[in-house]
Amino acid sequence: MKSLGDMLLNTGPFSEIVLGNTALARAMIESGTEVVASYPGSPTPEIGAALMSVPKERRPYYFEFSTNEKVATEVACGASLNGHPSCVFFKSVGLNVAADSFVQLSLLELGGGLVAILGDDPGANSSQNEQDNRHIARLAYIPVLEPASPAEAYAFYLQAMKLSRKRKMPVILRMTTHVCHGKEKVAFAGWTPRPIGTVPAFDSSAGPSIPLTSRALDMKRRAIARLAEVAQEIDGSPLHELRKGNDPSKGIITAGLPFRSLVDVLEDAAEKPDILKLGVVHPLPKGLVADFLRSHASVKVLEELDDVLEREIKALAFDLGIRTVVVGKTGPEDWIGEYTPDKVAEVLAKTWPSLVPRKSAERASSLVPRPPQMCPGCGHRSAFHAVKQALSKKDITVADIGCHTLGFLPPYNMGEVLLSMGHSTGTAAGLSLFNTTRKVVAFLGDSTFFHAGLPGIVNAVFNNHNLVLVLMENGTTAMTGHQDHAGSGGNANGPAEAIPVRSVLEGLGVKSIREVDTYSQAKLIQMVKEAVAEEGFSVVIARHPCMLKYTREQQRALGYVRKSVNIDQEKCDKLHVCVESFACPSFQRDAEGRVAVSAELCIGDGSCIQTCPAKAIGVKKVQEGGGKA
Ligand SMILES: Cc1ncc(C[n+]2csc(CCOP(=O)(O)OP(=O)(O)O)c2C)c(N)n1
Repeated sequence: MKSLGDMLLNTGPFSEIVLGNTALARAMIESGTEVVASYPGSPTPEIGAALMSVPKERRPYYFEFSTNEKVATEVACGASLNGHPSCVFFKSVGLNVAADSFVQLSLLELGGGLVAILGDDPGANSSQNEQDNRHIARLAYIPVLEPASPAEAYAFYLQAMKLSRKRKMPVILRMTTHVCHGKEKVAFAGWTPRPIGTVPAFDSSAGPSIPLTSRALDMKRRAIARLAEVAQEIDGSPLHELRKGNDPSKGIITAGLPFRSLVDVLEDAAEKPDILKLGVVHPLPKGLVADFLRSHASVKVLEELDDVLEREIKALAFDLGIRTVVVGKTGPEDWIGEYTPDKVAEVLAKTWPSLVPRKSAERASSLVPRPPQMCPGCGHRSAFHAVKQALSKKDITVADIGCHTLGFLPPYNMGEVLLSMGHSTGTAAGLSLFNTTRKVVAFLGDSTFFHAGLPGIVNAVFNNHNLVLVLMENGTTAMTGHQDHAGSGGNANGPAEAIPVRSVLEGLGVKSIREVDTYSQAKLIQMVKEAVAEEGFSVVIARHPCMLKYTREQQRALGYVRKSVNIDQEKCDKLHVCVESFACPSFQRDAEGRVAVSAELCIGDGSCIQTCPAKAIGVKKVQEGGGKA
């Protein structure tokens, strides 16, 4: 079987069933994209996985996971200024981190072209909100293309890069979770490998690209003029699609995934309205939309999340005196969640009840919800179990983003507030002000430490805040799929110098630092107690490698022998600390209160042994079904 890397490099043409994210990686190669930068975040990290599946020496591009989304944007920007076709990609909330540089992109002359792939997350499947990043388009004067499927993701990327290079402006490709993660057969074109040029094209002979004083206004004028040219160009673009139905009085304007759901919902409908699917959602293709409005008595705007298209379309109808009834959102629930077929049926039925076949409107999911939880052996579990014992009930705990966010769930209940990646030290500092009775304890992961955690820590030292930071160091960016970070000893291109967290803390002027392996729970409890008793800012580094990553690596190694803990039923006193407080999912309690260990889940790490007051837990080796020798 051919590897993913071989498939991506196939000079083609060929067809293959691929993820939307994989289709994007291939589009980068075909379009001659030479520099790609990112910071991991769902729904986009598989683009990075695809790019990294090509061995480094065979990559026709440079790829890096940068320390955060702002830096990734800057790397892509700099490369584009040098003439390299570039791409930056990240998740929805990544835009908030990137924004300070991102909003400047359209002011520049991006000679190489720059496509920004924004992975929005309607339904907040793996994000702390469901922000609609189409809003940035108006703020930053950037066109937005919105594919509805993996095949379109591929085709639209090629168009986006073409447009970006032609106009020397940034172009956004707006993806959403199911377009990234959906799979379909994509027909790829061929491509001709060519070496990456090494002559830097950066040219400031016409004056530096410094948007200050009146220059900023001239640069803005240029950005607006380019966008106006794009508006002219995209009216007749083949990226839009008009689907004729059998009811000429009604029309639906939509884009992206909701289009696919709509087609599904209307499959069995007797009346089928005309559908205008927009491929470019900013700037609005005004001529096309106006013609569609004029030829229908009423038009429904069907869009996921916010009323971005609705407002523009209503304003257009008003400006042109078009009397078509335009119906957008009809209630607060229309703003929320993914526009799956069920949701589209529900939304549509509120406007045109007769249109939606009853069976579509009444479909209910039979899936049992599966709450997220930490893996067996996770060092974060040991940390939370211990930290909880070190704190008093009135202390305040501040969560951050990562696998350790799950500490907020019962039975740990560690983490009571969350804003964004790296917020915890800053928010904890605020909570500590005028607060002499409730100690504030913040949690922070190591990838996040480098991403956005540093300024909060500097601030805590600078302003001498009174709080404890528990730094959950597991050596990887676990939550998003084990990408390397600045402290892990590798990067997307191979081994790299690891920046030690402790040295950084010392360099930042943190005086009180303690370090412990989270499996040493008694020690961790003691250290947190000491830190809490101190005045000022102190850090406890609670370290243990990510056990999911570790066990996967072990399983690939020669001579691996599976292990599992077992319970001595004679000794077990049924106090249930293992199930109720430590709460490793490997422990399963039956109706009589007997606890068994699931051999499928348990990794035999033994972190639970010390938590059993009756000393009933031990480790056994499981030879059969062990490693791949
Ligand atoms: C601004 C932003 N970028 C990316 C993400 C996606 N994301 C969620 S958790 C996480 C990793 C956190 O890694 P780390 O801090 O090391 O904690 P771990 O998961 O390893 O415990 C990332 C990148 C996000 N939520 N917000």
